[in-house]
Amino acid sequence: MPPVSTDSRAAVAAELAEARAAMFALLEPLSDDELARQWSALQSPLVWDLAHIGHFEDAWIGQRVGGLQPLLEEGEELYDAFRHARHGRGELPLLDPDAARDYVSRVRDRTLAVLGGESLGGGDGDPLLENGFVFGLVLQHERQHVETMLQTISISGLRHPGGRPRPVPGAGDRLVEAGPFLLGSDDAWAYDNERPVHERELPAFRIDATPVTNGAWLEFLADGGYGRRELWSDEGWAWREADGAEAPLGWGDGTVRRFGRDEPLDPDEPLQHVSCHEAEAFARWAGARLPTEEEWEKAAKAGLLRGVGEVWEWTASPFAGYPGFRAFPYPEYSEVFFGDDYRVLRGGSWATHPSVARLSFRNWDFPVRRQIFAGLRLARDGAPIEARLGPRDRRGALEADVREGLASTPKRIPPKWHYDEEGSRLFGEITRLPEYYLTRREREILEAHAGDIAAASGADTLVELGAGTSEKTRLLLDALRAAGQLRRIVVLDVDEVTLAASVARLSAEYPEAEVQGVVGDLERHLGELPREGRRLVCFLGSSIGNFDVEHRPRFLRALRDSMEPGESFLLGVDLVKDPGRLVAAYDDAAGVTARFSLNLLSVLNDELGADFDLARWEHVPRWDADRELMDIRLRSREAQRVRIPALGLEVPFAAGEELHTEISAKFRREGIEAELREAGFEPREWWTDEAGDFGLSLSSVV
Ligand code: SAH
Ligand code: AVI
Repeated sequence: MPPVSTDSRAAVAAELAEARAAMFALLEPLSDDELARQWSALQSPLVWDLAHIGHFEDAWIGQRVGGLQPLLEEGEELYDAFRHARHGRGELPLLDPDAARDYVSRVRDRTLAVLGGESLGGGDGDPLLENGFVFGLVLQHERQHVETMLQTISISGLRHPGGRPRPVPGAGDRLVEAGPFLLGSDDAWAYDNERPVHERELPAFRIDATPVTNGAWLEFLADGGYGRRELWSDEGWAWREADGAEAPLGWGDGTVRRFGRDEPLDPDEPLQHVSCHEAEAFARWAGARLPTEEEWEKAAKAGLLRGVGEVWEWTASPFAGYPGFRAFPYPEYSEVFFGDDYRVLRGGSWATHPSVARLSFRNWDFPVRRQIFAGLRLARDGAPIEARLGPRDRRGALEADVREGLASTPKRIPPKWHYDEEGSRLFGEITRLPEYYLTRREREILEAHAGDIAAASGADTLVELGAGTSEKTRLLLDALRAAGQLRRIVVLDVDEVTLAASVARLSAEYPEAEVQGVVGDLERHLGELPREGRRLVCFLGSSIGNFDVEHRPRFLRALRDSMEPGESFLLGVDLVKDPGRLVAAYDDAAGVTARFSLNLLSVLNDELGADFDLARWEHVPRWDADRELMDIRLRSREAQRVRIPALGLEVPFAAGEELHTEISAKFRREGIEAELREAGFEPREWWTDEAGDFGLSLSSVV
């Protein structure tokens, strides 16, 4: 690669000038005394940073590239970053501010001469000059010191215009699916620690769309977060005790002190000035964790993070070289800092120049540091699933249902227990059977009317009950998207496994929407559905037909009560028709529905340790013409006893005895509309497929 071209020479010169102007503008409000003083043991005197910028530039450009003698003889002794610790720099015979200003200007003159001059000609083949790397190094260095100087000013208490992070609208988290991505950067001016770019594979994780705010931190404070030992790591607690930290740096009672002023705390502003230990304690309190730097970069590169560049974000990662790391152009930039002492920060703050804050940029600091403009963003494992019915509740509910159901006459098990992972898979198979027309017919209606539904509902949030894999629902989601309305998707189901996979796919397919899964029971958790947005609640597939007939009014009423005026309810119902076709749909030739029915017994075997022998049971679907429903049972082929150890039960079944497992009611338009009205809905639209097999009813809440 040749050295920088004439064009880019002009661009580099302009950038150097801009960085310099920004640096002087920053120092402009301060007196020479203020520049020369050491304000904190953690930060150099500002005048040290100033001359250090010049020294670094002279060392790399004037001397290393230009082959010139040092412009300041004692430069190396006074201004090399490794020579003296920060806390002692105030004692050194530093240049005074005027002399420092003069020094950096003279260095800059030499830099520009090297940049424009013949000395570059000799640089052919020098990796330092490839794509003008060395100029990028010097530029970024100066930009980074501007931020360091702002940190110094912010903890000095000096009055200064300073700056602050801006509130970032939005909330919620994003699912990042498992899979490979490219970590790092091969950009011309990327630092050695960002190289080489290489493929990484991460399991699925969730990450918040926005950084943690002051408002969230206030809740942590109110909840006693700083006093709760269990939230802190050992190292973090030791730091907290030694430091006496009770709140982020600079916080008073409802105020935050910055740049010499006490300002009211803005709850919407991204939080800053916490150590990594505080960040970790907060994350634990929130039931979350810090993201690793790999997770952060993957999500950032996928465009899922908002507010990047407002505050640095602590990560869970220690600072280390990537595989194949090579120190360049000097080990002191990154390599000497590798190890467990430092934590990586990502993203950049309001004080970081965009040329530095690239998505692959890695900042690092001690986990105790608070003067940096650093906050955090929360991450969690896996899919964004809220468990209203966690494994323990599920077990409890199953036990209660089975105990009660097997004690009643006739014996019965509620149909929702068909749906473990295998049950949901079998249902998916059912939907593709030639005899099972329901799914295809409903899809046909949605294909014709999804646009009408999107328009009539005016919804920005789609809530799906008994969602399963949400396949047909995509027609509605696409229509909401096409209308520019789609903001949020909430899917509820009892089967956590199917739900989690579905949430992951929906998140990937509808990145503009916030996707949330709720594991729950429609008969118990309607009141706990998220209420944000203007909702279109969908209950498809005629699943309402699986509820006990006498429970339907209660379900519809509870749903109505959980909704707001202006929201809509879309209900799919299978219509009464020729019994021959109905029975065939539940007694398919391939025997898939029989396997689905029998799977209920497998669920009891797997989850309660029961010993149902599936071969001794038979799938029996019947059309009940009086009640207009499919009545599905499992018939015991012989007399038998079934043990259910989890319940301490041994249950006798007579030969031919039937266990009631499911009903699937069929509907007529007048009947279901009357039920909807009775529950307080206002039916607005009614569509059927061309054959008139299936009905879709759109109601509003008034
Ligand atoms: N809506 C999809 C799936 C229908 S299958 C479609 O139209 O094709 C019925 C779904 O409802 C299954 O995923 C099942 O797990 C879920 N389900 C059944 N009873 C439920 C209950 N009481 N609470 C929540 N989900 C339930
Ligand atoms: C989910 N539900 C509407 C199905 C139905 O048609 O009642 C469940 C089913 N059971 C046997 N086949 C399909």
